[in-house]
Amino acid sequence: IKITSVPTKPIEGQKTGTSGLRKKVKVFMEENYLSNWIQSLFNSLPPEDYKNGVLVLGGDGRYFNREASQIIIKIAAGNGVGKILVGRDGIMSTPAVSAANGGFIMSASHNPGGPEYDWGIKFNYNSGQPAPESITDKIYGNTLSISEIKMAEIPDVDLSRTGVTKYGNFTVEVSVFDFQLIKSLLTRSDFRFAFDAMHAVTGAYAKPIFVDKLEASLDSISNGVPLEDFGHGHPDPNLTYAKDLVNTMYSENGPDFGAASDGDGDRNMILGKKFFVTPSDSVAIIAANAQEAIPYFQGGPKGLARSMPTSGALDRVAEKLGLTFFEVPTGWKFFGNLMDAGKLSICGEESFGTGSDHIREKDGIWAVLAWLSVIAYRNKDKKPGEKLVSVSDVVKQHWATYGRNFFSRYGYEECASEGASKMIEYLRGLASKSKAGEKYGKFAINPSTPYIGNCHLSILLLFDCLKLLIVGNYVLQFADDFSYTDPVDGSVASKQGVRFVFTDGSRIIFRLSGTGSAGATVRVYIEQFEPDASKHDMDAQVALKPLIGLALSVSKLKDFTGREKPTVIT
Ligand code: VG1
Ligand code: CO
Repeated sequence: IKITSVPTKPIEGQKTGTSGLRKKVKVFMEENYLSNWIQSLFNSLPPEDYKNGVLVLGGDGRYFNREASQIIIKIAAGNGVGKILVGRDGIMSTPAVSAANGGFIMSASHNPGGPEYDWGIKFNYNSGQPAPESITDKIYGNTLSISEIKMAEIPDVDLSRTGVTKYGNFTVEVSVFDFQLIKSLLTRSDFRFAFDAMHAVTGAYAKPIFVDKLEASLDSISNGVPLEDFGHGHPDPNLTYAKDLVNTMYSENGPDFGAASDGDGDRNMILGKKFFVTPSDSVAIIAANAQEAIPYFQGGPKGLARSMPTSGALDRVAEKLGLTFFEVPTGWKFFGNLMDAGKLSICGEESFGTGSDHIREKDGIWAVLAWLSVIAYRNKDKKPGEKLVSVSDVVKQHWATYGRNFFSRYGYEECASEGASKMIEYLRGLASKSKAGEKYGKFAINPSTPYIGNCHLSILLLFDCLKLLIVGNYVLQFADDFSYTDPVDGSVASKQGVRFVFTDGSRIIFRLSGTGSAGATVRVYIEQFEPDASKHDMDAQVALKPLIGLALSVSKLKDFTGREKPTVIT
């Protein structure tokens, strides 16, 4: 790269205060004001500290940070820095920069921002601490005698796009994750990680990312060689097809964190020690923790979205965080428009798809890194020997805060097409004729019947009987065939799944799969919300039993498809 020497003259008053150099924005915008200080800083450091080295650049997103980022990047390149790691849009908190080995923080902290207000810059030294006075004094000294600024002639870097850009020997990487933080977790002796690539495409990425970059042990990767027939496996990361990983995670003394990805690498399954994270919860938990644990979201996620059959766990997070929220039909294509319009940051599907607006597809490795970030963040101050916050702890704490959306999907693969279609037709008819207030469920008993009187032992028991008797008593809020109008371009997608939604938030949903290659796959989705934390430890299949029974009887599934049992339960 070409380096230009820009002549300059010393500027008065560039002495750093308690925490970096802070002035009014207008002062920093004066010709060469910032450049002089940055160049003086490089003049103060021993060259071996930065030549071909890595520096981090981040800030609090205040006015002038964009322009300042470009100036700092060019001067860093001009002085021979090898690589700049920058947060997306230049945003990174002070502690995040400190976690790295040296870098610039563009912030005036608690001082107000905006064209009329304050701007500031701070330099943190090689172990992440604010530069000591020996350095800041040198910088000040150099600002009084500076005569040239070394600027690399490179174009402005687009900081809104994550990824790596190279200019000769100089690299700018706009990052999504705090790899240092994740590495601190994966290298602990009291934390074991397991990733199953299912002999599919993530085999090519697992070792470079988890082992080479993040220093997980080599034996944490299994089935890491992509094979034409996926090693006779079915490369779908769920409890049925990723059986090996599930067995490992449920064995005595199994790993603390397990993950798998699918054939093309866009799906993910997350497991803890003897614990399964249902994908609907996974996206909600990532969303709830994103701002503090993942640098990419440090400005806060813009909006959240899920596919219609995905449980309402994410809705509750959106509500609590005050974020815009969208419910779209099944399939990732519906999220893209919302992302391009800047309305959506984090989204997911119940079918093991989770992702964000860093790209326009779901992303299996991203989901694993997001979860590792959350776990690493929760354990960052844990000393060796202290008990770590586990995957199941994180999930249970989430349920305690938001309530638990019990969720299950029953898949009936390769049914005869005719019967499956007839069933959906039948359900459409039922939904269109249905009315709000109708009661569903074979245990439905009017609580005012004299039968209640038989439970006359005590008031407490009576209360229990009442609860027992109304199990399965679902009052319909509405039923329909889901249709979606894209809020960005107005396009309409109809017939996206028949749903019965009950007044307590429970839902049963029926769809035909659009990805199968033979016959028809019927998907039944069952969801029930439980606010009571004392019931959160129930097995989902047990908790959902009455509702699953209801779904099967309402749809006459057995009659239409001839199937006694689903082929896959997730
Ligand atoms: C399934 C999932 C859906 C997912 C789609 C593509 O579709 O339910 O959520 O987006 O697969 O995933 P269907 O129509 O079979 O239910 V993938 O990993 O094959 O791109
Ligand atoms: Co896929």
